[in-house]
Amino acid sequence: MRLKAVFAFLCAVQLIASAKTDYYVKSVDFPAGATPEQKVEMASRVVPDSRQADWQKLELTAFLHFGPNTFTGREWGDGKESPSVFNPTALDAEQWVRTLKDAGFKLVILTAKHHDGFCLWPTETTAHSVKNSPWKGGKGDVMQELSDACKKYGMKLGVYLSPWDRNSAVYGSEKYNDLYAAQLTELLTKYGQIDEVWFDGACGEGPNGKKQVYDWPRFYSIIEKLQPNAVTAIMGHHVRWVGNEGGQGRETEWSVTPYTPGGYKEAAERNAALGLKETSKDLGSRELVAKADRVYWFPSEVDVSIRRGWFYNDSDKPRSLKELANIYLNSVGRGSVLLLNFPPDRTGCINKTDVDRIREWKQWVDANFTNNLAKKTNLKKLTAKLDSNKNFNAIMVGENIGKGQKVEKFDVEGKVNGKWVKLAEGTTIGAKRILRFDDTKADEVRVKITSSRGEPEMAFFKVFNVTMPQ
Ligand code: FUL
Repeated sequence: MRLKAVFAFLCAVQLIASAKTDYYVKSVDFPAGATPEQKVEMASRVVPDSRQADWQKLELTAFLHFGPNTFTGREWGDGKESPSVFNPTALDAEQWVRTLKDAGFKLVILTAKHHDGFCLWPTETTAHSVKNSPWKGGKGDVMQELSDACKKYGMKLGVYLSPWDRNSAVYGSEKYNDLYAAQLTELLTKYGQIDEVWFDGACGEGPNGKKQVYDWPRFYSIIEKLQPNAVTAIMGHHVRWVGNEGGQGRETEWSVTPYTPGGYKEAAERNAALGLKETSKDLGSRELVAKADRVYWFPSEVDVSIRRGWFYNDSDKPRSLKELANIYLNSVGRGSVLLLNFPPDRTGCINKTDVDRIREWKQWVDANFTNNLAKKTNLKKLTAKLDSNKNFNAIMVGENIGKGQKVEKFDVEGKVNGKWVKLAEGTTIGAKRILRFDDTKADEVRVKITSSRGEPEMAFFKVFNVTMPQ
């Protein structure tokens, strides 16, 4: 009898223990009456789905903004541009992909259609496309050339199909949803695998003064059917806009958030109820999670252009190496994916000044983040032995996000002359965190987690000596 009772007790303990290691893929609803502590604990077990996990590993993704604006010098075309303005003299999609590949980018997203409505592929849905441009006598297809180049060089491909269309006469009516669905279908069936579908949030009035009510559920079901491995970004389900176009990720960045992705029907209401916007500073604190009834795995993407503008303009020039180095540290180094825009110029190539700048940047990344100074790393204790004669001033650390995001606060300490000295402190870690501090020499360095949501599991811990460009 007693033995039976012990056995039952052990089974119950086992059950509780195994419940704690269950994970919630992409989202979890908190049970009614859950305490703040229970909610936070459950939030710590929300994990990415496989698409999100693969996407987060890419770290470096690129945009190509190209179209009539390239030739008119505008940022937002009004849709009245004649297709005859589109006439690149030496378009070379392989040059785009080679440039990006050499710089470490893993995926490229083309503005197949921007707000001006001009289609860079020969669509059946409108006359406002490359078909009616002088480029290649109307026989050209930018998507095809890019897709071929991506296949050749092993680059992933994404599309930006602007929902806002300032050219379409049917914009603002149900017919526009049909047109948009048809455009999406063309893009997702004719060009092989598509890994990211990017919808921006800009939505103005149509020529008829009507605002479009987009049939998002229909668009998402087309994507699910035709490209089930693609992540949907910004107005989608998987990837969240970080909230600015200046290349700045949050210092405290939670991939687990009560912010409801735009892909959910009830997103606007739910976010308004919690007072949340994509630009909100806090999207994941304990206080916020405690107020919510559901959280999502919804990681951030930092979109920014290598120049000030998204489209090529003669009067613009690439950002300095220093700015780009900071963008890297403040996006990838803060657990986001970087989406860096390259605007092909009027020849149809990425301008040499941009190519040179991104090469310099890649050299900077390699020079600073290849030589891991940690000699013996203990990932459980988060300690690493160092050569005490060598300067170091940065750590790179990452959580195994397959087991959730858990770290809330940490200190970096160095063992200097036998004593542990605090060098820096940080908050979230997530997929990757790079933290810089003053030049130091020490025998050992450690990351001390001072607050977390359950036991974090670390994926890597590295130490570097970073020199910032002047
Ligand atoms: C925004 C657009 O309005 C800009 O022109 C640019 O394409 C940016 C990436 O997204 O919503």
